[in-house]
Amino acid sequence: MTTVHAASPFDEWLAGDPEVARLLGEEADRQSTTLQLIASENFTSPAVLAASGSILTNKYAEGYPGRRYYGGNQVIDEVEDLARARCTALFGADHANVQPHAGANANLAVYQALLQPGDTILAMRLDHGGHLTHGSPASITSKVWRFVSYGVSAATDDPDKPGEVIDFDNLADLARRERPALIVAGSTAYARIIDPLPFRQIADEVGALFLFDAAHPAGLIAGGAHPSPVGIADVVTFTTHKTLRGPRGGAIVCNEAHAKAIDSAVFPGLQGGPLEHVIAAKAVAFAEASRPEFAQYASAVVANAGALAASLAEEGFRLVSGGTENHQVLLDLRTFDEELTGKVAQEVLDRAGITCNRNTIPDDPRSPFITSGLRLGSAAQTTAGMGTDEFRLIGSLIGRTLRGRDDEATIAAVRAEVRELCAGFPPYAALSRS
Ligand code: DSN
Repeated sequence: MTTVHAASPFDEWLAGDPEVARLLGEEADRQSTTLQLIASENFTSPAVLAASGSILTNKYAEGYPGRRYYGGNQVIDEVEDLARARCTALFGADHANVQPHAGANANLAVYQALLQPGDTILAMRLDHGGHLTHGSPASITSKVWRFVSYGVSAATDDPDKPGEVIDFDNLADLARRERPALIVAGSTAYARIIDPLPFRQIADEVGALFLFDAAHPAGLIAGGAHPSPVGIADVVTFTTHKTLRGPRGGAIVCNEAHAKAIDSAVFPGLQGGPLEHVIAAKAVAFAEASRPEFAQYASAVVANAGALAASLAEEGFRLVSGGTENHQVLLDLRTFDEELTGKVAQEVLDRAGITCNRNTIPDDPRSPFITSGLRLGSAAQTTAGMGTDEFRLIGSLIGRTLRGRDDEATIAAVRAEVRELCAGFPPYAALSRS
């Protein structure tokens, strides 16, 4: 690990704690000298960092604006009201709850608000791209509610209809048979636009409520690059730190009919004191996402993922679902090298300075710990200013690294190229060191 430069701002900010200052300096170094391709990560603005590192962390504020269980919340009420107002304006929603600490909490709150224990929920299969809170056996969700899973269609050899897209015929059949109380749209590893309308139609046909989990595409929706589920789904949950580029956290928007139940489910149902410093940072992010530059950002994120996907296809990787329409690229490694697992690919790429995560692909024969896939994302490096040329180059660097994975010289050469590439696109100029 690189030694922290004497001018690292953390040395000054954390003068009394050199150990933590050193760690923050090393992480700043990692973030600015390696490629951040984890699809759920981004670089927040300095304003978001400032708000989330603010004195608002000192305040207890259980409850909601105007209805707190502690004194001294006059300013905090304004902060949370501002965040709620900016969130509803950004997404065109009736009501926002900005307190969920994470996307998982947001989903749990919705289940708690809308359902009874034991009710049936129809959600995406985990190995086809669903999230842990969509009914993983390891998640509390599957212990409280009964999950039935839909998935994607089979892969085909037809380049015009590659398959591996949400199978709405299967989804409708399952809905008619199982009569779920809730249908969930949304995923963590799916490179296509998720159209909320077919979900709404199926939910209406079977009398189910409809939750759209927009954790991944929230920023693309806010920036107008993807269709909005707000006003179509009964409730929309999302995280604020992925494509939306805000602080780590969750949020929920819904219509007035569900507002009271959602709020009660978040607090006191699930959480205690809200993180008001994070809520202030969410307010900053909502304002940033409402600006015209953010729409340009959202469309650049999609274009850059497309460039990365095209370059990786040229390198011999199979693109799950045949391509991408969002910030993600999901690779099947087996066409590149039958022996190469997601775990090994992730580890080798890490050593070359290319940060991404292994991922299951539909019907993956390998375990979720090993996997046959890799998930890549364009949101963070697009924020740092990279464009389609750089993303094409990244695709070729990935191919080169994985072809030469047993050759230390190849890995070292790619690491040097990555370092040089990143030097031209520092995410935080003030934190970059020479
Ligand atoms: N960990 C998130 C992701 O990477 O997509 C989901 O919770």
